[in-house]
Amino acid sequence: MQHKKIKAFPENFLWGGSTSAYQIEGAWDKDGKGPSVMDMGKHPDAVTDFKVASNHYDLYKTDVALMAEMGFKAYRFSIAWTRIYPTGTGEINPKGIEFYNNLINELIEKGIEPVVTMYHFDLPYALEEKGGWSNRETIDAFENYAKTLFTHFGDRVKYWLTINEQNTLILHGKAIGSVDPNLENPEKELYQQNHHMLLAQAKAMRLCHEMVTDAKVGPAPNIQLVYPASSKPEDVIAAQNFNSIRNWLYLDMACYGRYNSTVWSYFEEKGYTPTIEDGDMEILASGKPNFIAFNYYNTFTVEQSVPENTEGNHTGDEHLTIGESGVYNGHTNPHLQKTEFGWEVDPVGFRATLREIYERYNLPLLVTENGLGAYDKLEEGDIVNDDYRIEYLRKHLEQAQLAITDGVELLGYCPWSAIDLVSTHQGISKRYGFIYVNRDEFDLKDMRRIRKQSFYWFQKLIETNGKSLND
Ligand code: BGP
Repeated sequence: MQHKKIKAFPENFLWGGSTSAYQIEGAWDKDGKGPSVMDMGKHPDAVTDFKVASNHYDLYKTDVALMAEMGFKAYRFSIAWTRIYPTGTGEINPKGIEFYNNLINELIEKGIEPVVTMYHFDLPYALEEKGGWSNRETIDAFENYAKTLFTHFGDRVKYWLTINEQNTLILHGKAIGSVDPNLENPEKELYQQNHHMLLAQAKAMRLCHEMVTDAKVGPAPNIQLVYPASSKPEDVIAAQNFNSIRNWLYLDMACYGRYNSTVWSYFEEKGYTPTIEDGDMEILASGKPNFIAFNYYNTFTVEQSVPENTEGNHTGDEHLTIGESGVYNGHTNPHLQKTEFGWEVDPVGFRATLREIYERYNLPLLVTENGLGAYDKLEEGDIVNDDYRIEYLRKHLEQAQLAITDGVELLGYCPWSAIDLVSTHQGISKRYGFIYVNRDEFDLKDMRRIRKQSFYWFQKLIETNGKSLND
C-alpha cells in the first residue's frame, strides 16, 4: 500500500541497542561465574573466543555513559545464567546479582529502560553435562532461575524476554553445539529440546505475571518471512512449509500454546514428534506474552524441494537457507543484494515481516535485533566511517515507519549491536556496533571505545524521534 501521509514514530518509542552477555561481557570466569556452553565451545583458528569479549563487565559504566550520550531510551542485554547460578541451580552467586544490580541502576539513573533477555544461547555447562534441554530438569532449573531474576530485579526491570532465538537454537543446534550431531536422529532430539524450552518459557511467562504484575514479558525469536521463489503453486507450498517450521511454530506456541498443523504433520512425516507428558499442553497454553520481541536480519526465499535440486537436510549458518528434502529448497533471491558475509539485505521484507507478525498475533512488537555486520576500519584520528551501516539502518527504519503507518503497533527498535562485540560465529572482526571497541581477534590493544559515524547519526535520529531519517 502506498500512503500519502506517513505516520510519525510513536511518543515514548524505545530507541536503543542490543547485546548479549557472552558476546560483550568477557570476565568469563570472574567473581564466581560458572562456564556456559558458549565458553566451552570450539572456535575456528582465526577467530577469538568469548573469554574477554568487549570487557563490558569492567567497563559497563563507560558503555552506559556512551549509550546515554547517544540518547538511548532502552538497552536490551542478557543476563548470564552462570553469573547468577554458576552451575545452573543451587546456591545464588551474590557477585552475579551485584553486577546486574549495578548495571540496571546505572541504566535507570541515565533514563534508559532495561530490556532483559533471560537466556541468550549460554546454557550453564553443568546443565549441558546432565543432558541440557533434553533433560526435563532443565525446565525446573530455568523456572527457578527466572524466579530469582524476578525477585532481585523485578522492581526495576519492566521488559522481560524469555529465550533469545529459540528457533535458531533448534534449526542450527548442530552449529551452535546444543545437540550431538552424531546422534542417529539429531532433529528428533532437537524438537524434544524445543518442547522443553517452550515449557520453560511458558512457566517463566506465567511466573512473571504473578511476581511482577506491572512488567511485560515476551518471547524473542528470529522471525524472517519466507518468500516463494516464484508464483508456481508448489513454491508457495514450500514457502508455507518453511514459514510454519521456522517462524510460526515458535510464535504459535508462545501466544496460543499449540503446535500448528503443518508443523505437526512435518514432525510425523520426519519422525520428529516430541514426547508430550500429561499436563504439558495446559502449561503451554497458560503462558501468555504481553508483546512479541523479534530479531530480523533478512528474509528467505525457497522453492519446491525436488530430488535434483535438494542439497541436503541442513540449514547452513543461521541466516543462510539450504533446504530440507521434501519440504523446501533454499533459493537465492535475485532482487536482493548481499552483505560481505553473504546475508541477503531486505528492508522491504522487514515491513512485510512486521505486518505479518502483527496481523497474526495482534500483540505489540519490539525489534530486538537488526543490523549490519561489516569489517569496519579504524582510520587515523579515531574515525570509523560506517556509512554502509547508516544506509542499512536508515532503509530498515524507513520500512518500519511504513509498517507503523500500515497500523503495526511498534514499541521500539533496538538494533544489533549497541557496541562492538564478538560475533557468534565470526569473531570481533565482524562488527555491528555504533561504538568501536579497539581490539582485534587476538590483540586486545587498549579496548578503548570510539564513536563511529553511525553513533552521531543515531543520536540525531533519537533526538528528533525519527524525524531526521530523511535528512
Ligand atoms: C543473532 C543472535 C546474536 C548475534 C546476531 C548476529 O542470531 O541472536 O547473538 O550473534 O545474530 O549474528 P553473527 O554474530 O553470527 O553475525
